[in-house]
Amino acid sequence: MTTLNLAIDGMSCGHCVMSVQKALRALDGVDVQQVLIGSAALRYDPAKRTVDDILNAVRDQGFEPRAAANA
Ligand SMILES: [Cu+2]
Repeated sequence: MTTLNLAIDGMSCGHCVMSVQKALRALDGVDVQQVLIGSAALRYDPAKRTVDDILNAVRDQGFEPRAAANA
């Protein structure tokens, strides 16, 4: 499993946190560790998931994620 930290623009409340959590948990091969307003920490299996898969799942919820440097 590879650690990935995301910075996420556009999150403003607990509902946003729930949306991001739900979207990430729905991805097979992703282990969500923590979601806060503006960030998420997770681990993923590179054999099953790409970073783009993960970013797109967050984008689909209407937020703007980017991989944080040196996760
Ligand atoms: Cu919100």
